[in-house]
Amino acid sequence: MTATDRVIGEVPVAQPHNGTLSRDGRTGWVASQQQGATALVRLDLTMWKEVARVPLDKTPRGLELSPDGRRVLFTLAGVNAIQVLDTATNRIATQIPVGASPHYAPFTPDGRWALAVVQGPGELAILDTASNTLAGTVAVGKAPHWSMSSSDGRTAYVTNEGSNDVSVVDLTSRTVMATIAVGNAPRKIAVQQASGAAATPPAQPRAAASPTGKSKSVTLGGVAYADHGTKDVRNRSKLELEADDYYFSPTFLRGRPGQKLTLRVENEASTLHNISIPALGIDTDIPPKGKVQVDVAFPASGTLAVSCKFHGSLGMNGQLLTGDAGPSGAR
Ligand SMILES: [Cu+2]
Repeated sequence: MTATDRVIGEVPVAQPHNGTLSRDGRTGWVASQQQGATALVRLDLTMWKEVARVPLDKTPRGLELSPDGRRVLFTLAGVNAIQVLDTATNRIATQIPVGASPHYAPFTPDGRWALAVVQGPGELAILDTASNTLAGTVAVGKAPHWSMSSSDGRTAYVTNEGSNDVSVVDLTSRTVMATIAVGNAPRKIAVQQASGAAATPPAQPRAAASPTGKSKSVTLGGVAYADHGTKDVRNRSKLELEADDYYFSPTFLRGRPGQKLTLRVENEASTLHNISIPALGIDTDIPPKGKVQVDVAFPASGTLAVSCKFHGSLGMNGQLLTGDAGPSGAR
C-alpha cells in the first residue's frame, strides 16, 4: 500500500515479468514467463488470488490493461504484432501487426490510442484502439523499450535502450519534439500525473536528467528558466536571440517601457522550437537550424513571459523586463 509503504497481500505467480492494474486497484494482470507454462494470469486483488489464466505458446512481455478494463494489450516474444485480449472472455480477440519485436503498448489516459514501442525499426507505433489498426509510426531512437503518455494524452516519452536517450513525441503532429540524453540503457519510464482539474502543463518524465544542460536553472513562480543571462537592450532596435535545446540565450531582456524590438531568433538545434509571448499574440515556430523574426514591445512596466510552447516545461522560457523590473514569478 503506497500510503503506508507496506506489503498488504501476496499472490504466487511463477516467473512474473510485468504487471498491470485496473484503475480501481481490484484487478491485476501479470505476465508469467515460466518455461513450458507461459501465460497471462488474472488476479483478484480483493481476495488475493489467481482467478483466470490465459495459456500462451510464446513468452509474454509488456502488458497493459485498458483504462475501461475491457482489454489487455500485450506482446509475445517473436511475434510482430500487438495482442488484444478481451477481458470478458479471457481470449485473444485480435492482433495488430506492427514492425519487428514490439515490446509494450500502453494506452493514452483516455484509452483512445495505444503507444507501442517497436524495437526492431526503432519506432513508436500509434494504434487506434477503436478499430484495432496501426494509425501511424514515428521514428524514435534505437531499441525503444518503454513508452508513457503525459496525463493530457498529447505527449509520449519513449526510452531508447540502444541509443541512451528519451524521445519526446508530440502525439498530435506525430513528430519527435526533443531527444533527451540520459544514462546507459534506459528501460522503464514513469510519468508523474499532473494533479488537479487543470492538468497542464504536461507532467515531465522522471528519467530526464538535467534537461537544461549546463545552464543554471532558476525557478520563478513555479516556472523553470534555463538561465543564459540577462541582456540590456535599451539602446537597441534589433537583437539576435539564440534558441537551442532547451533555452533561449539571452534568457531575460531588459528594455524601456513600450520599447519596440525586433528579435531575430535562430534555432541552433535540430529540434523544432517555438517562441511564444501570449501577451503580444506571438506564437511562432522556429524550424530546426532555421531563423524567424518577431517584433516585440516591452510592457509599460513589469515583465512579459516568453516561452517555447513545446519545451517550456524543460526550462525553455524567458522574460521581457521593463526598466528595473527583476525576473518575476508572475506570468
Ligand atoms: Cu523548444
